[in-house]
Amino acid sequence: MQTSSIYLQNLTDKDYLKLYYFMSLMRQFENSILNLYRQGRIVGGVYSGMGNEATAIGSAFALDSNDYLFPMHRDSGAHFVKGQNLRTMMLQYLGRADSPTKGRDGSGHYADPILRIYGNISHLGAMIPVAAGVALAIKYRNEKSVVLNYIGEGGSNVGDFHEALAFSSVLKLPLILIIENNQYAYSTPVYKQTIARQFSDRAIGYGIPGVTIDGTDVLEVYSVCKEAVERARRGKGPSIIESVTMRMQGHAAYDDAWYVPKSELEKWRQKDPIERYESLLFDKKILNESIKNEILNKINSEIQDALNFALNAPLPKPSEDLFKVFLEKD
Ligand SMILES: Cc1ncc(C[n+]2csc(CCOP(=O)(O)OP(=O)(O)O)c2C)c(N)n1
Repeated sequence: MQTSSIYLQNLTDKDYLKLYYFMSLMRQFENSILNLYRQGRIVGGVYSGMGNEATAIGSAFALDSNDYLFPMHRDSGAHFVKGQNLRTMMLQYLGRADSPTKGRDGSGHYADPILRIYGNISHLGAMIPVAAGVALAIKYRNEKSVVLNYIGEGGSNVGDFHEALAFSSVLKLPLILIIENNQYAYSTPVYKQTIARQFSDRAIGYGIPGVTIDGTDVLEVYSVCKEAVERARRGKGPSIIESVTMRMQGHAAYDDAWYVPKSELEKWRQKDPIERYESLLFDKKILNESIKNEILNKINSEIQDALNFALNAPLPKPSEDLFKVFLEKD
């Protein structure tokens, strides 16, 4: 763990506990979504960010409320850090009529312009040019915001990645791109995706900073992202951060990941982001059993509340809602 960074020195004990709260919330939220899927209450794809909690939370924690977030399907916790309400997220995943997409989608594919969250586009690479477009608008308007966008290591192999970075680097746009290297793109392991030493080396081709970090260490993720965010805010342009972690479950709930060697999962299980951080907080005496129970109980009751709220909320009426794809025409 890095402890020398100026950004870490500025964190209070309350901030340290917030990081723990959000990582634990992300895992518990996703566990309940998975249970709802198994109960047949959620249909379609259910994606898990297990193993990615430190990356999603540490990075989003580096943003201000005026910044823009373009999360991926492994980053549910980043929505919460950016201020998204648990009830709204539950409505969205349960496809309810009052959800941001009014029941047209049941995952993170929604936008919340007030919170400046622009949920993922399925064709992941296509998100990067859109994020770059927002960064261009920020520059035109002379604002101080930045855009934080995530891409999988698999998604970083498509043409949109290159187009967006070529454009953003030349124009010095305030874009931070995190490559979540979680070892697999569906069933394709990293060694079948690239023969390069590391994904962050791609930054060299654009003349921008590129760094590879331990994506299971929330403090390292936070401090490196914060540095890139502040650099972008000063008008110095984009950065690439390769956050190395492991997709601890299948691509989606229907995939048992038979193609991932059990020994590989076991190796990464030793580096579980939440357990690692928890023991650090115990060592620093910021966390103890009683504070831990308090936080976990709070999360349980918040999730239960959101769950009851969303399960009791109405589903969309097919005759009225399902065919109105463009919301402004409602
Ligand atoms: C054009 C297209 N092909 C396939 C898919 C299905 N799909 C969604 S995510 C994904 C894997 C992406 O891998 P990676 O970018 O490494 O992200 P990860 O899922 O591992 O986090 C696939 C195959 C898609 N959404 N769009």
